[in-house]
Amino acid sequence: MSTHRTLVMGVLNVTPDSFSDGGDFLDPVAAVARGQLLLDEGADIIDVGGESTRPGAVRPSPDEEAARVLPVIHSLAERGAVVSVDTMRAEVAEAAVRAGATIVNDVSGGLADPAMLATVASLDARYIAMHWRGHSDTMESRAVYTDLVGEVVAELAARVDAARAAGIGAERLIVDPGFGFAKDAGHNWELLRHLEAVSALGYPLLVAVSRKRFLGSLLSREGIPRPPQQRDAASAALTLWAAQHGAWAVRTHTVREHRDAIAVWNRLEVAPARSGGSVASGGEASGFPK
Ligand code: PMM
Repeated sequence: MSTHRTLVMGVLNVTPDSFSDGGDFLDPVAAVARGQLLLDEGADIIDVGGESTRPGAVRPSPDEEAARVLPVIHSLAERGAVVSVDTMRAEVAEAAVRAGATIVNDVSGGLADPAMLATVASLDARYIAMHWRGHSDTMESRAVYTDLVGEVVAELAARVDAARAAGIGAERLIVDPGFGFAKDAGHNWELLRHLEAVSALGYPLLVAVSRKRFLGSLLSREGIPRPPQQRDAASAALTLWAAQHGAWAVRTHTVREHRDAIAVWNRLEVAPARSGGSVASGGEASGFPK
């Protein structure tokens, strides 16, 4: 029986082109207001990103990326939020931690920028290593596996080894199998069925499936995929699955329904003998990433 609550990481994309919220929060004032809303709904972490990873996205310059995220990170951290920075660039990660971020979320697991792992090692921050095979212009053609689960776990283990060799302590690491990154819909479902193989690496597990394309396909009607903003109930169903499989955190575009799903799971699993208790609190969080 678990004794902790799966955390909710709210997505805040300060980009013009992310697949579900691109352009909505490019203005720093709108971005901070969105971050505050996610906090009010119960987000444990706000994940601030300045580069879209959608297939075909054009990379911003490092200066442009930093200019998007730094004021937002600074403002949210000043309000007491736990902030992660979603970046593949060491220089952006370093500036973000100086602005108040305490987690570096690197979808490339250190592969995109050779300076990333050593930079994070020198910072006071946790590090999310995601399974990744290449930038968005090549990732669809790289979705080829003979043993999906075995290959993803082995490639992720190699990134964890590289992070540790660079000096990032085990207690600072979090792993993520990278749903949708060099994976097609079938791959995503199969990986979800084998989350325990990723957890077996021995690090906290982040599950980031919110609004992703494979959910749009699942929910399609007459061949038309369900739009991203209408995938939140399906996303919350997967949050329940993630909680059931011991995920440390889920990364989501909305927060309330995910906190509610976790509260239900926690009430069933963590405190089966308690009667009349509140499900609203959702239990205590452990491993809170302050
Ligand atoms: N997916 C996206 C962005 N950042 N970070 C992690 N750790 N894992 C992910 O799967 C992930 C991520 C793409 O989704 P978005 O455009 O909605 O942010």
